[in-house]
Amino acid sequence: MNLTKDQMLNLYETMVKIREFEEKAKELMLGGKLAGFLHLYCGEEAIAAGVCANLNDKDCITSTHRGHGHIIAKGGDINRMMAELHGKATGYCKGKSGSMHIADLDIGIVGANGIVGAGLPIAVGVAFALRYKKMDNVVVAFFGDGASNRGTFHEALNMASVLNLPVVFICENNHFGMSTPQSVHQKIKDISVRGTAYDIPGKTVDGNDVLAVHEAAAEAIGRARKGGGPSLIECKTWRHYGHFIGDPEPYKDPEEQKKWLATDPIPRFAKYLIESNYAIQADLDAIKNSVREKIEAAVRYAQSSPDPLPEDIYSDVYAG
Ligand SMILES: Cc1ncc(C[n+]2csc(CCOP(=O)(O)OP(=O)(O)O)c2C)c(N)n1
Repeated sequence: MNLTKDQMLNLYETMVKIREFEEKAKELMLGGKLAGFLHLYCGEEAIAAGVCANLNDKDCITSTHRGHGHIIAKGGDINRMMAELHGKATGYCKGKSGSMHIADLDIGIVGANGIVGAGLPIAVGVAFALRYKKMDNVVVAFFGDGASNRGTFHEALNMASVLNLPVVFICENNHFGMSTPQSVHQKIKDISVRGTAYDIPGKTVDGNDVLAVHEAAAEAIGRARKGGGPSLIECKTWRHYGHFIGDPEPYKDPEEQKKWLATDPIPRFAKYLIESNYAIQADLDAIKNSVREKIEAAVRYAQSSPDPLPEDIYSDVYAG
């Protein structure tokens, strides 16, 4: 793998930042400090980190209801994210949205989205606009296995293919759509085969191996940047918790959960970094400690921020 030590450690730091943010959000939610829904990304960190390491600020992403990881990996501000989760006026959406609508257009985060599969056609539209403006930027659309059954997935892949657009479709196959196992909601095992129907290169990778994700994304993003059109990458992974905080997940087989937890992408990459002499344990501990301080600072920022004002209730809200 042709990455520098700094790049390797950045990948690790991004994954740890996502994990720590999510664990803190879980703790706050269970402690009654947050309202609304929380869909955690724990276990899937290697995907957002591995993909977004190949993007620059002018490249764009569309995200999902499980979007914190994508936003952090794309450079989102954790203070504003944490404030949004707390419903504070300093949050990304001035405290009016919560977890599922965070966007930051200045750094190409076109938006999380509570509508399953809605990010794919938006990504195609953004890719069309980038090409129309003759920019060499690309768009990444993140989505789940469940979303790959929606019409929007098929329409988006078809249009991206026929217009040869610079968009990379990243399917995060965590093997469940809410409580429904993948084997019950579709007959295929590898979602990447669906690229064939649209003449789009499709690849399946180990989504818990950040270097495998990085390599596949680098190839697809590089191709899209050079005018080579769209790609579909399926990353096989596992969500550590339920669909949302509060889901007791009786549908998960404990043996399967145990098997997947043993492939947790973070300790796995830590082991690789140490065995390959990119880091010693103390380096990784220092990264974790510094990330934890930043997350604690984000919580203090959020909790000391003002609530939105009652007179602003109708501002930034659109009526059709
Ligand atoms: C159009 C639409 N249908 C149904 C829902 C309810 N819903 C929320 S998340 C979800 C499952 C999505 O599964 P997947 O795409 O695999 O993503 P994951 O939650 O596994 O990350 C469903 C059905 C929704 N939000 N939008």
